[in-house]
This record gives sequence, structure tokens and C-alpha cells, in this order.
Amino acid sequence: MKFMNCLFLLVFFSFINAEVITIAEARKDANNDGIPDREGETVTVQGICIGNSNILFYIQDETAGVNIYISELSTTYYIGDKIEVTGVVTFYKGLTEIKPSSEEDIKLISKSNSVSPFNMPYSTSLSEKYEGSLLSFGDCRGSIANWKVVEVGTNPSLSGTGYAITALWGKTSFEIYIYPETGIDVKNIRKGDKIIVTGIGGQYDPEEPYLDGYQLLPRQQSDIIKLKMEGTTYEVFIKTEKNLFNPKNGETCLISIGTPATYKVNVAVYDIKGRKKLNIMQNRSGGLLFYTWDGRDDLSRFLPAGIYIIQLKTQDQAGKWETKMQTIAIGTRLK
Ligand SMILES: [Ca+2]
Ligand SMILES: [Ca+2]
Repeated sequence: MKFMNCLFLLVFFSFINAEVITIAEARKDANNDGIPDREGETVTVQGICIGNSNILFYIQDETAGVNIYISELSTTYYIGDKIEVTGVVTFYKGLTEIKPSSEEDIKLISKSNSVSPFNMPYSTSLSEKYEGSLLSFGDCRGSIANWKVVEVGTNPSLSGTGYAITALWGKTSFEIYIYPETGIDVKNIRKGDKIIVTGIGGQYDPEEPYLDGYQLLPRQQSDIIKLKMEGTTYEVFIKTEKNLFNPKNGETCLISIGTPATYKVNVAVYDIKGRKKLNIMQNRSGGLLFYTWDGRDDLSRFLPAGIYIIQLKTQDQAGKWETKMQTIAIGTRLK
């Protein structure tokens, strides 16, 4: 009995004493050989899921991101779930991973946290410091002449189970790798296309010094936005990529907006009682604009299931207002 009590206390204290370190600390590589210095050590980290655990299990905190490697997982963690993971720092073909010994080593802390991608500086390619983090390439602020976009350098080619695409980004390039599990349709991605792309920084480098083979891993269809660059004038329109989406399953909905470049644009989401739930754009210059909506309101809370109205209000140079609406349904989580 006494022994059992001691054992209990030991287990209890080792549980509460698990020191949480930052992800940057866990993946530190001070001697720059591409191998994490803590390889083989057990660490505890906390982070927000930037991919769903059944497709791309990566978490990120304020310092860095990292892959979580676990072969058996009965629970699915979704984008926005904040979790704590205890596991061994491991290394697989360049990729730093944290490997929990079982799913009990993963604890859900909170749900529905927002996480925004890091906007990659123009002409900056992938490297070790971006591995494991959510990254976005492309900037469509202001007039089209100022846009920084990714040019597709090659048609998608079969590589392993997925597709690889060379992406040109200013003076540099990087590889986009599309896993089949993401459901992303590569048929319409062609050499010469201009895109904005979001994804997780991954790596596959089977040889020393493990500082090559970085890849951008898009998570879902809406992570790749194809742009039409010709001309600067569009009919006023608002479109959504789907009529129904389930944000709590990690789905997002791409909203596309077109107006003449000289227009001012306001976009907001209302519920069916006319209450404003989310401001998407205010007094923004027109053009062809895209917004990937994750189903959250202004306070980063998931909106309840139901019908919502996305309102586009434009103002032309003469000061005349025009309003267009698009309805969209938010569904419930499917088990
Ligand atoms: Ca090292
Ligand atoms: Ca690495």
C-alpha cells in the first residue's frame, strides 16, 4: 500500500513537473548540422495545430513549429486546437519531429485558437528556421502593379504518393509538395499560373548535411489561390468556393471579390438576424481580392451552424454605393 502511494506520488509529481519548453528550444540546432541538438531527449511543448492531425500533424507556438509523429492516434486534432505534447525529439530525413510514446502523451488544452501564417518576405526561400511553421507566399495588397505573387514554374509532377511543383518567388524558388490526403486538386495548376500559396514548411532530405529538400505543404484546397492578373478592372462580384462548410472540421471557405481597382471595398459577415459578426475588409482598394474564411467571428470564435450573409459594399469614384450579397451555410462537425 505504502509502495503504491509512493508510486502514485511519483507519477503525480512527474506529471505536474513536466517542464514546458518552447518549440524553438526543442528543435534547437546550435551547431548548425541540420540535426536537432536534443535528438533522443524527451521534451514537453505546447502549440496550436496548424494542420489536422490526420493529414499534417504540426503545431506552432510563438517561437517555431514542429511535426508531431505518432503512428496510432484515435483522436483527431484540428487546426486551432492547442495541445501539450510530451515526446522524444527525433529526426527523419531532415525533419525534426516530436514523437510521443502513446496518445496519452498528448493533451488538449483549448480549442478554436486562431493562428495566422507568417508572410514570407519576397524572394526569401524555405530554410530550417521556417520548418514546421505555417507560411504564406504572396501579397495582394494595393494595386496589381505592387502585388507579389508566386509563379508556378513547372506542371505538377508525380513524386512519391503526391505531387511536386516548383514555385518561383522573386529571385528564388521553392518546392510545393501536395499530399494526396489533402484532397487538393492539382489538375488546374499549370506552369505560368500566378498563385498565392499557404502551407506548412516541411523537409525531406535523406543526406547530410540535412539543410536541403525543404518543401511547402499546403493543407487544403483553399491554401492555393489562383490569381487572374490580366487587366485591373473587374465586374463587381462576390463568390464563395462552396455553399456549405464545416469550420470545426478544419475547413475554410475562399471568398473571391472583384471590383474596379478604383473602388473602395467593405466586406462583412452577418447572421440572418442582421447582426454583424465579422469585418473582413474595410475601405480597402478594389481589384481582385481573396479572403480565406475559417468560420470565425471578430473575436476568433467559431460561429454556430446556420446561414450567414457575406455582404460586399463598394463605393465608386463618384461616391455611389453598391451592395451585393452572398449567402453561405456553416455546418456542424461530422463525426
Ligand atoms: Ca545539431
Ligand atoms: Ca530540418
